[in-house]
Amino acid sequence: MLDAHQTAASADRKAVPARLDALVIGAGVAGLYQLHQLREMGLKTHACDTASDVGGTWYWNRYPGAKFDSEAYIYQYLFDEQLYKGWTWSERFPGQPEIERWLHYIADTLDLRRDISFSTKVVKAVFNDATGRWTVETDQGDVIDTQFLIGCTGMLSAPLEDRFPGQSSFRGEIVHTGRYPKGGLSLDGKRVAVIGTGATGIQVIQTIAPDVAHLTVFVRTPQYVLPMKNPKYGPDEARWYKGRFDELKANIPHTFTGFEYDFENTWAELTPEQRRSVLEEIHADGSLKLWLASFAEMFFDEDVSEEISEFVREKMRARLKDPYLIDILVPKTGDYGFGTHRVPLETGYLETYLRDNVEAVSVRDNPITEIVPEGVKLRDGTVYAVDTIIMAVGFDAGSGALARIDITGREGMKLAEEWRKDIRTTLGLMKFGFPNLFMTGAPLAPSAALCNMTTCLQQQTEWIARCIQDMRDSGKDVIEPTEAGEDEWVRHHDETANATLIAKTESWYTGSNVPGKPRRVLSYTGGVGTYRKKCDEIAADGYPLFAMSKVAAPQDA
Ligand code: NA7
Repeated sequence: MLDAHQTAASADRKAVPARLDALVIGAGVAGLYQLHQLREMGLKTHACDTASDVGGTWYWNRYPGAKFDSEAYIYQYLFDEQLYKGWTWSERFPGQPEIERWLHYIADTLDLRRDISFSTKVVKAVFNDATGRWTVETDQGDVIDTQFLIGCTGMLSAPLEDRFPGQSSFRGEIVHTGRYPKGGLSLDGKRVAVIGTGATGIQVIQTIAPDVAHLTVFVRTPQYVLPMKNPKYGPDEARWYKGRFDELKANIPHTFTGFEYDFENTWAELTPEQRRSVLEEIHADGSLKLWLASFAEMFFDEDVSEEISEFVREKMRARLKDPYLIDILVPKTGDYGFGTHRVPLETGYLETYLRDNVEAVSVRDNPITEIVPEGVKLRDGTVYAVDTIIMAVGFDAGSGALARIDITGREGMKLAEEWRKDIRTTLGLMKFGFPNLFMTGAPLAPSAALCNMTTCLQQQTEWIARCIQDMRDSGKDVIEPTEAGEDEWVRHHDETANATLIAKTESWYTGSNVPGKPRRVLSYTGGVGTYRKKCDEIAADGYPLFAMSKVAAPQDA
């Protein structure tokens, strides 16, 4: 299903150097900054990416309507004032093409491309106990000997492409949103099916509906949505946010979710009228604030959760009006609470279903059983004939991208097998049994889900860089979590996560969207600021959850 233009290696593909201090997998938000930091530290560092250019998530997710749900001016690198101020956004929540251009600006300004091999997929990595180094192989035939292997592979980059039997029999075009072709698809005048109404499906549906002849949306679980307010940004707004650089840099890394706002209200201290007024005011902001900065109690207290959920449902019902649409598109009391999985922002999404050319089909009790040559077939035998199927069915989040690489650690341990048994990490940064393998956007850290990604990925890559520097300063070659250290982090993670209502909801946040995936809240839910503090303390205390060692034999033996 991959588009050949996205993966075919060009004749001028850079070979990966055969010996490195650090190999970074991925040239998205995390990989670009990690490469920059390690290079600045003087490490011989190189990055690989399957894609033909930088961007990561923002390279692959080029489906119609893909855009930020974080305000652009906070989805930023904050390590360099000039870098921040040198880029100007056109609106509050820009779309994928502009975001991709911004990442090109980052790569160009920091001159990163010279150390990146594009169209190069890391397929295998084996740790060598004797040398304390990794031997890494790519699909282009590179074999690399590297001390550190750093997975900047993204927490949502392993698309669930083969969801239904019979997909290959479909006569038209079938595409997963996370592998949307670079040149786009011609949808004008076509009969299109969209499967899935998560954050992605919603963006696709509201965007393509006016252009297609007929749109059939297959809806399984109704989704809470919030209306986005997306003003254009001109010189005044640019002056405003660029002038706030110091304030943003001081504030954002320490908030609960890495956004600029934080929880300010206490439910129990307000009267019902005051609560309503707070909710109305925040809802009108047109951002994720209602989820991430209204009342923290919504994540812990069933009654508060139900009241805030009903507030959102009421807003949705008022827009949909039609009882059939309300029945299949608005969550019901007892389904799950608002904010216990990803809340999408939308622009006229609900009104899209009021169009004559749009049909919503509930597949909750009558599921999709297969894709047939003509289209989508449901259990009761109904076939919806379409020309194009857009699968907005999600990802194997957090663990998926690294688990799809054949990674072997100490004593033959396979990462994919370990995570098939139980999804465990230490701080979401390393895994017991896999020395000198660092990861970002991995399970048991906020960057696995509940975070403004740039905030968390900067913090994690900076921690990794600091750790490597500390190792060098103390003459150590190898770092790995101890078994007890990993137990401690997993225990703390679980205690924190299981106190929230997130643990009870079915979604990619708990891994329940992937059949057979061990259930665990993927994201650390103690807060981005708290996580940062813990990571910093662990580093300052000499890495108590980890063991560092020196390789006895010469490294190049
Ligand atoms: P999500 O949030 O995992 O959404 C996937 C959607 O696909 C969701 O509505 C699913 O319904 C639906 N789905 C998955 N499998 C099926 C089947 N078999 N039949 C019908 N519907 C199905 O993925 P997104 O890409 O939207 O978003 C991922 C993240 O990317 C998002 O949270 C942002 O952070 C960016 P379900 O809810 O499972 O009933």
